[in-house]
Amino acid sequence: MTDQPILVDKRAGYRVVTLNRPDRLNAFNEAMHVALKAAIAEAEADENCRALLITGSGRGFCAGQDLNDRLARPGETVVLGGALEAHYNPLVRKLRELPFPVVAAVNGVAAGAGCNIALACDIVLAGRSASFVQSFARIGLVPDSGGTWILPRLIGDARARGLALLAEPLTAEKAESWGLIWKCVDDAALAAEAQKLCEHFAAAPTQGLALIKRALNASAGNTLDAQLDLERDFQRLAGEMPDYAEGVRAFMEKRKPNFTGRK
Ligand code: T3D
Repeated sequence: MTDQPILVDKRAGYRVVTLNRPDRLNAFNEAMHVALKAAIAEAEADENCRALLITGSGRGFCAGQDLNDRLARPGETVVLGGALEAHYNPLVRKLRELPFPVVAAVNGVAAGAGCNIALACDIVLAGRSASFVQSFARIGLVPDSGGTWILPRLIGDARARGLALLAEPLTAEKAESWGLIWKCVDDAALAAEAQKLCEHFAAAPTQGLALIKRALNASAGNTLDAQLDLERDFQRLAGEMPDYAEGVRAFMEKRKPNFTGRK
């Protein structure tokens, strides 16, 4: 047992980052934000890191903001917005922009910002006992960390409004069937499935995957016309990379490709 709010495990080609405040269902305090930011910056700086896996310790994934830090005395108000500006928003932007895939292994409840941080990851796997809760409305808040942006895009307006306004938990199975997440797996299989995905990404054409992320990120704000132009430009870039030539050669030679990594 350790009292470090974030644990980092360096594996061959990827890193596992574990949110580690299990007594509070891994809710965020300042120290956890700072440690997570550092862990992600180190992963990005390491050219051998070609995927990131984020999970939680104990029975939860993340319960969002630690509300112990938001308790006001009678008559006092708490000024919000600062933590979004300083921590949550940069975190969501970073997860979307990292030049390699980010996998969330949602091992238990993901609530509030914890839910939307999971949804900001590229691939969301969840254990069957996990749940997703837009818990903000229970305490008079608005979904943040990208929730009001990503929910209608993933599951449509009707379901987004239901989740946000009612703040009811959504089971992992339903989250998969609604298209909120990639896959729901048995709890006992979650860690191994997530590891398998990261091992796959660690041997994949990472620079091409980074372009795919950028193209998908851009599509939300683009017309079809603009997106077609962007695809043409990105395809040109991809075509100049050695991984493309290697991928085609390996296909023709009926062998496994040997991709170069992030360089
Ligand atoms: O700057 C800003 O504040 C703006 C940014 C906001 C971002 C946000 O995320 S706002 C939303 C904050 N999160 C919540 O409102 C969720 C609060 N938690 C819950 O609703 C429930 O705990 C869950 C639905 C997540 C899980 O319920 P359950 O029954 O499985 O567990 P529990 O018994 O409620 O929680 C277990 C323990 O974790 C408990 O402590 P105890 O009694 O054993 O000592 C509980 O107090 C603690 N815990 C859970 N969530 C939080 C928390 N402690 C502090 N903050 C939490 N968010």
